[in-house]
Amino acid sequence: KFYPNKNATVISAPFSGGQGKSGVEDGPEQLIKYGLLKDIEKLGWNLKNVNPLSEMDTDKMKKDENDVYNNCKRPTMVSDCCKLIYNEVKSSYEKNSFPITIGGDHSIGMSTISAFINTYPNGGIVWVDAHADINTPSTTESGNLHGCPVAFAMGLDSENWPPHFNWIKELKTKVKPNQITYIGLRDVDDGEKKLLKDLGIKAFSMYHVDKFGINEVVRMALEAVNPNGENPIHLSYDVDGIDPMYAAATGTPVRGGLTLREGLFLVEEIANSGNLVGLDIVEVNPALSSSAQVHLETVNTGLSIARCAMGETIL
Ligand code: 4U7
Ligand code: MN
Ligand code: MN
Ligand code: MN
Repeated sequence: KFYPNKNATVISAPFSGGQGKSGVEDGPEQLIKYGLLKDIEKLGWNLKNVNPLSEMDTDKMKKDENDVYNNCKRPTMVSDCCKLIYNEVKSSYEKNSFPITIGGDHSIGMSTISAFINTYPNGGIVWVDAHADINTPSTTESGNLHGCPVAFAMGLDSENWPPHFNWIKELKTKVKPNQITYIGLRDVDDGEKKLLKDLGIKAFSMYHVDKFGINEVVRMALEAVNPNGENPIHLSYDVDGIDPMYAAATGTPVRGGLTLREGLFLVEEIANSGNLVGLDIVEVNPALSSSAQVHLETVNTGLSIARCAMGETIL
């Protein structure tokens, strides 16, 4: 049992520098407003809520038009903020407190999974997303760093990174290809497809979910990153992995995603394995809600992911 004292740290990451749209920085506040902390406390957890970015002037940083490196947008902002988030997640892991990082855009995944793997070098990562987020600063066409966090945590093509990210380059442990798996993919760039293939990363797209069913896909995903069944697991959950029918208020929605139940079942199953030690819920962007109902649906999807991860349905 990883957390006998049931301590958890909710790490608010009100961050939008990894992509261009505004609003995703309000994700944490909305999740908390609609009951995140109370929901998790009801499940028996002792919670702390921290915001490692409280001293950062993120509005000002986002407006700095000089913060570019080749075609990468806002490397200073992303690096400086992600370093603070890394330290917070790492310290939560070290204190044996379950880190629940709430975004914010998914660039913060470079921090959460790096902190995880540098605490548990044998750990496994499950990345739920419509996108693979494994572009390198050289392959990214959009220049948005929320499409690159996995490449940073793996140290891919680090010779060509903006120097801002030297701190992550220097971390002792990198995520290895057999330590990360994906569920929900359906919008993967050509350069990313090549990387996934060349590295031999086990990735389960929506095609696999349809072909094998979500139960078998989760089983195969866990087998890929946790073959002996004893390693800790970190779950990084981009709400755009779920179909826009249930989570439309997000920056890069893609049709044809996981149903709400598929998206929650996989979390329940990972929680039931007893090995889940850390969670990210990212890319909830309240500003992109087309109606009050869409707003509520997306926030509630995020809250459901959190409750399932924290044991609501453990049998
Ligand atoms: B998210 C994209 F080109 N691959 O790199 C890119 F399609 O964290 C999308 O998964 C990235 O939401 C999406 O910009 C990042 C694009
Ligand atoms: Mn993502
Ligand atoms: Mn995505
Ligand atoms: Mn997105």
